[in-house]
Amino acid sequence: MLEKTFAIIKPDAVAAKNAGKIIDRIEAEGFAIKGMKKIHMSKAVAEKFYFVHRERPFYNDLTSFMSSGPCIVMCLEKENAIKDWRGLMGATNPEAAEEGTLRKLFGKNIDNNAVHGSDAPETAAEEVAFFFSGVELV
Ligand code: FUP
Repeated sequence: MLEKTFAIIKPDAVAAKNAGKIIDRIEAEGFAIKGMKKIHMSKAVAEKFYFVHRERPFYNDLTSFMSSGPCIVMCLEKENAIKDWRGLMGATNPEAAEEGTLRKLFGKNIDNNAVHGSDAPETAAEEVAFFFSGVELV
């Protein structure tokens, strides 16, 4: 069954001009891009988006980084999109990520790890709805 997930090309990858390579790979791996826009999150928006991590020691650094420059938010669709997008991203820490994954190729370290992806159907639905209205998904 077709499934939607939410993805971000993070500020480090956009600044390094790796967005095109990442989008190319997304399409090559069979994802349909249902929605895509370039935004610059305020610190407040980043804090709201990452609210689940508010108690974690990296919350302030993470939300500062995510609001440090433009990023590209996307809604991706394919069969098993949530699991397959996380597989294409690779492990959270680029040093531990498998060869050929986006974090291995484009991530610098665990804070600046190039891409984000939803981890479950509930979070995917919430995260897509956080950034996209229904008419923006085509
Ligand atoms: P992931 O789902 O792979 O993005 O990883 P997590 O949900 O565990 O973490 C969310 C984001 O927090 C990561 F993408 C990067 C950041 N993070 C840190 O900055 N430091 C850490 O030690 C762990 C995560």
